[in-house]
Amino acid sequence: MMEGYQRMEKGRNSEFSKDKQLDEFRVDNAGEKTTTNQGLRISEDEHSLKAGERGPTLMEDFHFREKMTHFDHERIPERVVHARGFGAHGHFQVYKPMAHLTKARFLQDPSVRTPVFVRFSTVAGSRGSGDTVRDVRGFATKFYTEEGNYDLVGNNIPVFFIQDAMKFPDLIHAVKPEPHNEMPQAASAHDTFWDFVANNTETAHMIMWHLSDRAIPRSYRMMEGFGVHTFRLVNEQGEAHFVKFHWKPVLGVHSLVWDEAQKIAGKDPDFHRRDLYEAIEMGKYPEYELGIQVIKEENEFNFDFDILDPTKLWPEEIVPVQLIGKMILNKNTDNVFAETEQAAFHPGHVVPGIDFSNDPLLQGRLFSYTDTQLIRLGGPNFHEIPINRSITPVHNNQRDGYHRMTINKGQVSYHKNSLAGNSPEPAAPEEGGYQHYQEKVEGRKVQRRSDSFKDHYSQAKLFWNSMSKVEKQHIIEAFRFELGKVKSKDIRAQVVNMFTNVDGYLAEQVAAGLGLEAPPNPDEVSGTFESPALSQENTVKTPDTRKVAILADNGFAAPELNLLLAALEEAGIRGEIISSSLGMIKSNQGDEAEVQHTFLTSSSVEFDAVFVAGGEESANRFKLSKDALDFINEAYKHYKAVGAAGEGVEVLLANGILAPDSDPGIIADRDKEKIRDIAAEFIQAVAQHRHWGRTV
Ligand code: HDD
Repeated sequence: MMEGYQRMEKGRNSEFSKDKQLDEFRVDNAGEKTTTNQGLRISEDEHSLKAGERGPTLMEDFHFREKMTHFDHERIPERVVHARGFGAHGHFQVYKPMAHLTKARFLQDPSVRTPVFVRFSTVAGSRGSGDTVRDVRGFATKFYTEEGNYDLVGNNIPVFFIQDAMKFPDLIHAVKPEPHNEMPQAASAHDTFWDFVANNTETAHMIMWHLSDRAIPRSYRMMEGFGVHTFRLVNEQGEAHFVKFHWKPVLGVHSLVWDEAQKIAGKDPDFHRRDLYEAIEMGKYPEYELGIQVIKEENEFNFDFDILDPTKLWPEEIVPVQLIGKMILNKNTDNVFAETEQAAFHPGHVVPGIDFSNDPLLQGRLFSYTDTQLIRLGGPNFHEIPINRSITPVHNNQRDGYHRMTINKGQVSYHKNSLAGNSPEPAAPEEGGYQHYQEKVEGRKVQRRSDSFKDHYSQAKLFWNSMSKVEKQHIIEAFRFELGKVKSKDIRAQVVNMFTNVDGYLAEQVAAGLGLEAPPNPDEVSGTFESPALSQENTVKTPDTRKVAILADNGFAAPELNLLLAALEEAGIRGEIISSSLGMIKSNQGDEAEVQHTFLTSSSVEFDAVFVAGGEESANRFKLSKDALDFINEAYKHYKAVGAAGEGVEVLLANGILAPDSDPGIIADRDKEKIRDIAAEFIQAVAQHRHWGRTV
């Protein structure tokens, strides 16, 4: 048996091992003749076989029947949650050996690149819903390790709505469209969701995140990921540590504003998948560092929260995050259905050195994920679908079932046996056999929750306290929006009452927006503690990979525009020219520039910032163009950087956008000679992401 393990050892996985495996399944039709699924070449693919040119179709037309039958069966059920998602391939590399904490092989050797597949998703919406709705984002990673697949099935929010998996169907029934009229799609702003919240106060902490900017990310490339639960790392000596997993995006954590998010959902429902796809196609590979927080087993009870409670985070200021490796996503899928849609993740897909805790939410998840694939992917052989295959060989006595691909040789499919020399045989831990951590457990069988899970408000308050003024205002507005859409006045009032437990000012502000009076803050939850790591104000700020709309028309000032474009490119920013029609525009000196979008085919909400080019003729047109003025106004309203050079400044003035220097994030100068400075300042302003100091 040692031999088998050594065989695996020899085939040490490389970054390309999964890609090589997938290659065996890829099909390229280029230059080929059309065949049936039986490999028969066909001579006709447009006309069915008929009895006479104007006669009825004949049953005998096997190609027609096969083509139609296959089409009729093309759909599979969408995921019951996280139906809308988008995936990409990449690899992961650890920074240094982690042997002191875990024996997981993919966390030992910094020279090994482990292939990964990641699927990002929204939770509540259907497969065809919008990307930018207010929702939690899924962040599921499959590591194809040399010891089998390891799935880290996380979200972009570090806590969860409920504490016990028993309540998951209830939570999801409440947030999904209401059953009697199937409305609203991909939204939590409706009665059943808020009824659930008001009656299940353990949701309080997660609701604060859900109503914060975290639930409307700017990009999948700019959001964190969290394993949420407490897991265990186990080392070669059998010592275990409690661990929480984090993904930290190298570009920082950034969000949209709510009005913008809603508009994008209509203008470009594919906004997030397009952003990810394009970044990878352009070679701007998204990167995330893997972080861990570690607590020694003996310190399990040293905190004022229960580390098994999934509605609690471990404040980074108390338990620091150690960055232990990096993931780079560098390849789009060839086929979304075959790869992303058929990917099956499961928190129970672990490797030696990674184990579970008794978090009751995690324990329930360990059942649900295999179960759901049986209906969605149509049987127990979904592990044989190319995207789900491990790069290590699979040997066991499981047999048959729908769509079995493996041809298992031999007479024997049971253990133990002598006919096949007792193979396949379980491996000892030294041979890589997974051994569950031998935690000592004692207790009565009860259907109860530990008292240590009863505090529902301290960390909701911690989150609120940690927000900047602007972030707090966004939360208040989100509450007003969500509850404003709730029809039942009673539920509105219940929710306001509930959140008086978090913060009196918050409840008062929400109540005012709803025309209610907030009851006094019961002040049960004291605490002024903060965790600065929770505020997006303190995140990384860089212009890299941002997208800027440049408004230019015939008569634009070419030297300045060229200088600006070059400066943007150097800063990693994509500048795209927007004008009244497609084709080429001519500068005041006859140079040409290509227009990428018109006001009809693009919208301000699809860009991070706007710049108005100089040139008298160009500027004069925009001053009179409602489309151009709307475009600029909307960027201004969404707190984005707005820039202008030369006569472009007149367009901002015509728009009522105040003169330079009087408003943050407005970079404008009539003096074209200063274009280098203008460009540099504008790039800085783009890097800031948004300019909240602006009054709109
Ligand atoms: Fe779940 C999908 C994340 C709680 C049951 N979940 C799913 C996906 C993600 C998460 C990212 C999409 C995977 C993909 O892209 O295919 N889920 C979480 C997190 C949770 C969580 C971070 C709490 C910490 N989930 C949770 C509970 C249950 C489920 C408590 C049930 C007991 N989740 C499922 C599921 C899904 C799923 C029904 C639907 C599709 C799938 O599994 O493959 O089994």
